[in-house]
Amino acid sequence: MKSATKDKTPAAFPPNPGSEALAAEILEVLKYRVGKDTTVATPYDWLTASIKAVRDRIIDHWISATKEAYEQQEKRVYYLSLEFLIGRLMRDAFSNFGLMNTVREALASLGVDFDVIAALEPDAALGNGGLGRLAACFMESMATVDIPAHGYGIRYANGMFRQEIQDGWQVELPETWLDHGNSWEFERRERAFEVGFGGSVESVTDKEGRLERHIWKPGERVLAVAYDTPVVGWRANRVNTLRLWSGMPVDPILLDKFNAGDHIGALAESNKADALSRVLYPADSHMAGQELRLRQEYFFSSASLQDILQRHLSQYGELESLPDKAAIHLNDTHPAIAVPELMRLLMDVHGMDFDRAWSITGRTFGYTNHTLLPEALESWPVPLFERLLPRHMQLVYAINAQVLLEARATGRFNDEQIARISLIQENGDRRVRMGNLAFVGSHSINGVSALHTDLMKKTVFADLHSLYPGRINNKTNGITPRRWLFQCNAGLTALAREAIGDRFLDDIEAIRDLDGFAGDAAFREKFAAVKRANKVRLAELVARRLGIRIDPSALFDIQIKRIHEYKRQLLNILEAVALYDQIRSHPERDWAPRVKLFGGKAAPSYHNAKLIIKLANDVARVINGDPAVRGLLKVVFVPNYNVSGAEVMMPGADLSEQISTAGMEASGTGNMKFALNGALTIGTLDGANVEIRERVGDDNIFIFGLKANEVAERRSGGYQPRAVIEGSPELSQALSAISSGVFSPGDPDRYRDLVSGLYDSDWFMVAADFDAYAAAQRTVDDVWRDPHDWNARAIRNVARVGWFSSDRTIREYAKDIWNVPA
Ligand code: 26W
Repeated sequence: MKSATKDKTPAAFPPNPGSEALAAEILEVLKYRVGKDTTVATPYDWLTASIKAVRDRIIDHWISATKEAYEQQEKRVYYLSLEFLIGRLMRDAFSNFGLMNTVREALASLGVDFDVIAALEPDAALGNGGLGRLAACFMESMATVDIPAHGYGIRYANGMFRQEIQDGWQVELPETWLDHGNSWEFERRERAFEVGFGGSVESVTDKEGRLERHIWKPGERVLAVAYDTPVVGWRANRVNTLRLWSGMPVDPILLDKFNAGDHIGALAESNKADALSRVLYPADSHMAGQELRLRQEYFFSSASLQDILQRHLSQYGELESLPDKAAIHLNDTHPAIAVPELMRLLMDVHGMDFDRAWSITGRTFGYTNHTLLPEALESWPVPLFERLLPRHMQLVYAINAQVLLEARATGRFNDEQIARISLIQENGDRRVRMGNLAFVGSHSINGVSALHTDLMKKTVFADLHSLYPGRINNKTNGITPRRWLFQCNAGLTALAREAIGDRFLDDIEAIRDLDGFAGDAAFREKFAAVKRANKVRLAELVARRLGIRIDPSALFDIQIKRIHEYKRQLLNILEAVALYDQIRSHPERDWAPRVKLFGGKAAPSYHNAKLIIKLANDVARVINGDPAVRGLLKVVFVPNYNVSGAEVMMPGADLSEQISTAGMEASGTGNMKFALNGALTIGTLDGANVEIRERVGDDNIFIFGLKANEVAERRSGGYQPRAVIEGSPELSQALSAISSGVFSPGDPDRYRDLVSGLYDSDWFMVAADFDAYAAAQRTVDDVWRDPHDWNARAIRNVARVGWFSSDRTIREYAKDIWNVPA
């Protein structure tokens, strides 16, 4: 149960019923709620019964936390995110509740293997990558540090696509995660809100002809229906709610059309509503630009705000106190339409004037920016915006007028700067800039690493930062240690408990006590044994999925993340090709056996990213099949990388590849997961790598390459990649091998454009960083040859990265942005 005060967390789990009682509860659920007998129960039935039995126990905590927030009139946090990349929930909930072993024993007594049914739970993949996974870690941390919080998003019927590799190419298949139902969620039919689109705006005047208010008359309406999932914090300290909206028609069937014989037309509304929560847009870091995407953004923002206002009104009876009782957070610009939507609700529905509404809005919203890539910054064509959301368009103009007036009044901005501050982009087609909208509507704008925040101030938001100094602040990302250490790496967790006791379970920064063990030979042995067991588990996954045998005593070098040119999987592949060439030319040298593993999805429309996947697979086929390499180098592309895959790959890594072009990766969070699980990082000074280096120390990380300012200088100073390539024999060799069809014998031209892109422009500085990267890899080999040294460095990584916990991040948000106790 929730502790009485925020600063005293009781380090105990809720009372444990014991495995016998739990087995009886599971049987009861199986019989009365699944409707099955043990003799006919399928593994899925056991999964359902186990989840529901534990969920029943969670509900008491859930209700009491909700009640208490109400009675104590606590300020609530609302986290609006178009993505929640949750993964499986069962281990998370069971382990945070302290019931993991009890469930395992209970099921064993019923003849059921927990691991078998756990593997059947589908991943809730309602997100693309970093941003969505961060939202999931934040939800868990908010429950853990006892903040009353609701996550709001969309219940996509089809989340992130399933990736298959066919003949080396990525093929996308729909992921139907709801096929067997979702035992975690509660459908709340009574919690449904109407959301409108299109139509027109009427102005209402009073008797004297003065404008009283605007009334939006939407041309279309849909219902947003709530589905709630409990989010259990560590030790069930608190249980919060993730509320996901699903689209439903207001009228499921248009009877007049149906009766007139138009059976398809009769279902049109139903199909339109359905489309809103049908599928997650699978493009990260590229703005989709489709009307349906803007509809999704408005759909969930509007439903969430209506829900929030209704809750606030029913509790407080007025809206003036909204900023004191609600902090609404915008996870990137995807919910930025919430800014004019709140204005509309306050003004048109609740009768406030512009100034009051604007003051409330600004004090209620906070906004996090997750990327500086220009192609990822959302903006919508004015004509589309106006047609879909005519009232919001008016409000955007009104807000813009106010902001530009303020800017002009300072006398500090010239026309060019004013144009950059404007919410409307005027050059080319006119567009609404969602980043600027989120910025002006929020009292806090944060970046996700120190470097990223600094660059935000100097680049995209330079002028807005100058107009509103003090609003931009940094909140370096974090990860939840429950999922990313305790659950995914039971071996390392047990070893740490044995060495330093249990304090780190409740305060992950206490894992620093392991630091002293880096010099302890006996501990290093045990640490190495844990790593080896995790590598064996990963090797088994690779064997099972791909039929490729990899040797757990080789160095496991892993790059897993979305495929993007700025993340530079290509740099890694080129280094593999160069190394392959070296091994063949100098078989007598003492090569350190290495397995390079890749995983990640490409946006379906991102041609070069898909080509990079094909190249990784082509290179893998040739290298793995060449007896001259004698297994010294293997390359593996693991298909369908997802949260569950990460939970096996992170603990099994020796080397973590974090090699983005400096200045382009906002933070990265995989880098933190790897380090916490005892991998050393090879990386550039980008995103959170900078801060990881500060904490683990220069000797325990392999840093190479251009820094962010050097990248900027090279780009503006006539960078000539061709000359760089010609000056690097290794890189030239690797590129000519690829161009001449060594890896694509049937189709030598396959990589022509990819390679010529490097010679002619190389925006991502692959050539500029290649030699430094290859040299850093040879330093890695040298350290690897001394296992004592390697393990000591790995242990120091584990010990020193506790700060990158999302508990710490969330406490900073709570204090600096949301003004809630934590
Ligand atoms: C509009 C299309 C679109 C969709 C998603 C544009 C941009 C995005 C995201 C911003 C992409 C994303 O996931 N960004 C990542 O956010 C992580 C969490 O802060 C960071 O760790 C990563 O560095 C950043 O790339």
